[in-house]
Amino acid sequence: MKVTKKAIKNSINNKKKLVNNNKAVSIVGLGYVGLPLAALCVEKGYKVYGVAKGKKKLNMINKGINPLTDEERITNTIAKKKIIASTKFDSVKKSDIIIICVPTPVDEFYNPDLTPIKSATKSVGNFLKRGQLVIVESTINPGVCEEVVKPILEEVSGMEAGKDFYLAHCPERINPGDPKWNVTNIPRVVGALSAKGLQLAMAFYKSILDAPVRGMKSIKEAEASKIIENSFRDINIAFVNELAKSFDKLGIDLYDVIQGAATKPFAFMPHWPSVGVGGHCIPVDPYYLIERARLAGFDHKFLKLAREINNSMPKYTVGILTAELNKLGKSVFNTDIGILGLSYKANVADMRETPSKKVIKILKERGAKVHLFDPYFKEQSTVKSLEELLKKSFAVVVVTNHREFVEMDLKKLKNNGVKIIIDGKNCLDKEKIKKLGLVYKGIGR
Ligand code: SAJ
Repeated sequence: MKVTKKAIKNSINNKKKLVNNNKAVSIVGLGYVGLPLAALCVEKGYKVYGVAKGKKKLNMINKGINPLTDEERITNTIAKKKIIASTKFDSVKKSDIIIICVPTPVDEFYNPDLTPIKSATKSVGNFLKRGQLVIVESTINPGVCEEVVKPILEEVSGMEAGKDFYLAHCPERINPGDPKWNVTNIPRVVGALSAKGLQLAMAFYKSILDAPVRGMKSIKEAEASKIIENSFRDINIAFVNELAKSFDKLGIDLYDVIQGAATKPFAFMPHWPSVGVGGHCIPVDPYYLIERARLAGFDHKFLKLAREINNSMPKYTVGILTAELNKLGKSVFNTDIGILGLSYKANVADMRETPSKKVIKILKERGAKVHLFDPYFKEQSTVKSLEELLKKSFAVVVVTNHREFVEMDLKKLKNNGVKIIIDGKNCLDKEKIKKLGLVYKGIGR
């Protein structure tokens, strides 16, 4: 379906009508994607229903308390108690637009798991009414809307997509913890099954965003754009992780090399080697394309190799630690090793696909005495403070570059008897640590 210039032009004219009519929106999934979106829709004058699991979280939202991020704008909006949150889907029948923002994880074998999407779609279908617009924001591979979501909605509702109701895809682009880019100002892409669906979806996003909205040729191109955004990042991280393994043997400081290459003002985009690639996006999304393309008879060797390299980094990091312990006549077995950070990313509380899990598993399998500290995960930590962890550790591995670790007084390492620092995020001052007479190894430096 080609999008006519007229269809997109109309969408802009519809913008005012959609907002002025004070439409109602149901947002399914109130996590790091759905909740900021719900808050934004409230700010833009929509009546907002939230549908999610977790009674505790829903009660907090209904009481005006932000259960998730500490983003002030969202907290202030939720405090107005205008999001009607429930575990029930019946708000769908009172809504003009239904937006599905549920997780799209992979299982332990890295196979895409569409269970949450299928379940949410089925529940939405039960209450779907003529003329409504369903938008999927979850990250999905090309084909999921037409091959999975559309058939379920049509079967459960008895209606025809593109005729009785509309289906669109606008992939989420939330970057947790980002101080600059958030749901209000990140440009978006939208694809739909029909011109009318695109028109309605474009008008909706133009009514809530202070950012450009690009109409895609079809829903598949919208699905594909998000997947390649994150596959692009995964590949580039794998590139520098492979370089780290090579340059460690060549005695070249890769960190310095990347900083040098980054002085080129065009055609180079720095990425950084590390203990591993975690999170709900980068290490997950490529598998959705790998699997769907496989079913169509294409083997994504490059995407798979990038995943293999990035998945190897936790073990590579433990290998570096082992080599440094051996140089001091020690082994991993029975040695006190401190893990600095459990989260997959700095200054956020999120352990999805975190490299720390693999690092800890390998160390425990090799008989290390492992001590854990993450200021964002006090319950999962085995000690109460960074100081206590350092006191207990002969060697430490930095897995997350939380502010508390980056800003710590490095003399504490020496004063508490730490002998080896493995900097999985290359975030500590190598020269200062070496001047203290301690062993420092980063990833690629
Ligand atoms: N990482 C590296 N080297 C890098 C960059 C990241 O090892 O050069 C690691 C991180 O430590 C982390 C993982 O990769 O473990 C993912 O990091 P991320 O910065 O990509 O953070 P995410 O997972 O929050 O990714 C999100 C994505 N946003 C969406 O999917 C909507 C991604 O598209 C963004 O590019 C990314 O934020 C961002 O730029 O921060």
